[in-house]
Amino acid sequence: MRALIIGIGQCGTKIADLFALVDFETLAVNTSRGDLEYLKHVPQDRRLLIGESITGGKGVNANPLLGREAMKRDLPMVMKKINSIVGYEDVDIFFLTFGFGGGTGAGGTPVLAEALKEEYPDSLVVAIGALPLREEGIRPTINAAITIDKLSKIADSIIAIDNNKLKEGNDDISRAYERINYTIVERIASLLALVDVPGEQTLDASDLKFVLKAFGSFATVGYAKAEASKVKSLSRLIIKSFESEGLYLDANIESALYGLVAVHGPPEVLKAGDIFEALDYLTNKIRGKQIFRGFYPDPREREVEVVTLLSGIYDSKSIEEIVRTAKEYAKSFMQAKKEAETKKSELLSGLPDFDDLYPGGEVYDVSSPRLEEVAKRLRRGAHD
Ligand SMILES: Nc1nc2c(ncn2[C@@H]2O[C@H](COP(=O)(O)OP(=O)(O)OP(=O)(O)O)[C@@H](O)[C@H]2O)c(=O)[nH]1
Ligand SMILES: [Mg+2]
Repeated sequence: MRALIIGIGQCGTKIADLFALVDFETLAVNTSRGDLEYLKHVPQDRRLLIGESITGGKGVNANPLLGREAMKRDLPMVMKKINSIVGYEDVDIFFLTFGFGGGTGAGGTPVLAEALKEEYPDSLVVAIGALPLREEGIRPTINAAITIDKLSKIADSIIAIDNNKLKEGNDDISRAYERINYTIVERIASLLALVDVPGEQTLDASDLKFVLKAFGSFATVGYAKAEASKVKSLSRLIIKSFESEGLYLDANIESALYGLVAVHGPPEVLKAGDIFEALDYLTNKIRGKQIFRGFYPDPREREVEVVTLLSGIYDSKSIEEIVRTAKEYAKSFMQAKKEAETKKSELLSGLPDFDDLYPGGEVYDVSSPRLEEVAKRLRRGAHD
């Protein structure tokens, strides 16, 4: 299975940087030169500055119109780079990582997603985006809602990570972001690492692609890990991975279409009875009633790790709150704008133009032929 991770904007490229650390193929795209330089693991020739002619390499300051324009202008350069990375071997999934609340990621990601879909129709395009914190205010919320709408019409799935779910603890914001980014990458990388591993009951790329090909609905990745010697019930550990504390999105998992569960750990812990109990529970719980599964007994392993992917989700409190807030704001803003326009025309209507108040005012055109004629005559008079 081949995945290419493309980070867009600061949040997205930081996440891509962590994927690069664990040896994934990555590309970083940003409008900010400084943010690109700050990355540690994405190779230099995989860092692309876009929109330099409109931003001077200084970012777009949460303006998604500029983010969109930057990506549109430099799309040929970005696609050429992607083409050279892809080469002759197909990419199964393009993962686009970004922050929903900024300008470069929110504006640029849908443009790139559309171009990838057109150029590589057999590959999946999966968006992995961080939802803004409530405290960030209205602008990131609007950016997120509109970008969700756009991506839902282009991407195969949207893996949304709700930053609000991860605020616990006393970390400052950049430490909290680091922790979130690390968690996202740990989950997705663990899942991808288990695809196409030889074995009897393992997952292959087509299973993962089937689950993620879900008409631009939401997907979420759950996770649970424990020391093998301390696991009393594997079934409980699996269930924990997809219950609310296991997911980084407030979502009603009953609305999910498909699921995928991968369990990795020492063979003595991976008991079939336990695993099937949990899988039965999940199969009955989700709307689509289809769960793909992979078992990975590994005698060298001391820990048990469970990764759960749920897709086709349409019912999520995190998303609903953002979309509702943005809609309410847009409605009241549009109303205020209309009122201002009405008030303006009421106030100013009935005023005359200058001509009505200054009748008969003559305007001389200094370059008029008549004036030149007069000047000529005057000069002639002076010589006579
Ligand atoms: N999880 C996570 N979220 C982040 C991180 N950095 C920023 N965010 C979120 O992403 C949004 C801002 O996106 P950025 O990536 O900083 O913005 P950008 O795409 O670079 O766009 P501009 O800075 O406007 O050019 C905010 O809503 C933040 O909450 C991060 O490292 N991790
Ligand atoms: Mg930025």
